[in-house]
Amino acid sequence: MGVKVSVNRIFVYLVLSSFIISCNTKTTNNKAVLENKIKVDIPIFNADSAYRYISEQVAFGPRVPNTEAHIKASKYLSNKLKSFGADVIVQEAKVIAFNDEVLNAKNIIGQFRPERNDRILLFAHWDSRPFADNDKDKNRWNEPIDGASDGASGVGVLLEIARQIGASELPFGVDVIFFDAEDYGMPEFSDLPYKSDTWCLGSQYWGKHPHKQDYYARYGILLDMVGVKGATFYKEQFSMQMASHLVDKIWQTAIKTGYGNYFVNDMGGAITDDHIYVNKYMGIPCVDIIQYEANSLTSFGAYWHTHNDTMDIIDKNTLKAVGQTLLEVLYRE
Ligand code: AHN
Ligand code: ZN
Repeated sequence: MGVKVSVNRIFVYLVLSSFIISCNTKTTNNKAVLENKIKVDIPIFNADSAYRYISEQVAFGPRVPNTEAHIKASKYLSNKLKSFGADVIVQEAKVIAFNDEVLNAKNIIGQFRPERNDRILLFAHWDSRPFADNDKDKNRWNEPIDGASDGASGVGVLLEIARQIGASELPFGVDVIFFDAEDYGMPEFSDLPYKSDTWCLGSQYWGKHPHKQDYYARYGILLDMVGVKGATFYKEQFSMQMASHLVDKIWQTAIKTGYGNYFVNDMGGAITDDHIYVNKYMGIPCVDIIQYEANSLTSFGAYWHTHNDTMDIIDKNTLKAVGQTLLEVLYRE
């Protein structure tokens, strides 16, 4: 990647191996080599814009499949990705919910440098849950939730990352996928017989029908519930099984960048999420960065799948910690 001096860039100095030092002792082209360090310019994640992308999603109302708000939000998301320079595909999928309802799901796929074979996949779910099955008011269990954290936060952070990628090129291709119908899983109050695989319907569909034949990515990173004030992110167990090296790299990067209060160097739970299906069907090693609260009954915080999952719990500092960490990882690849 080119190294340009620019006011909205921070410079991070990476120590080179002695082999590279011996090959690059003076400044060549636009690659500034200073003693035993080179400059890598890493974009600054703008938490204000990520916050705005979250509130704009929430303003449509709950993004539940087969509703008007869902259609409007899908257009908003694909237009945003287009405006950042991505080639966008909206993959329409009819998927069957736990209750046999047919959901008109849309996976929204933004491709940067689509001609490149070497790719990295970033993803989040964009739908919001049609139930509030953990709410203390059982009369409101059947009302859909805002999903400011659970849904909109991961998408908001990835939209800001997409904006940055569109503005400063990376040497590999990136796909940003917003999966649908992640959160239509069988509710806790349901009397129906247990059914497996009722979560993550959009990613299951994409895994079986990828938008490109022979699609592959070096690795995938999933963001889920990444905006709550004081959130903690632990090393998720399935991610450790399939991509421990990448998990360690992300957590080390976060801690070095000063976000050790958020990224805890310890194991969390084993969580069924979109990354499982991307790995199962496509063989892509994936990491789930997901809020995990060791002392919470739900593991994800008291607001989870309740009507408290609103803009009130979203904090720009958490968005910054996750977004800046992700940019550091990507721009040092
Ligand atoms: C389960 O509760 C099975 N998985 C968590 C995945 C999820 C739901 N993420 C957000 N909502
Ligand atoms: Zn959820």
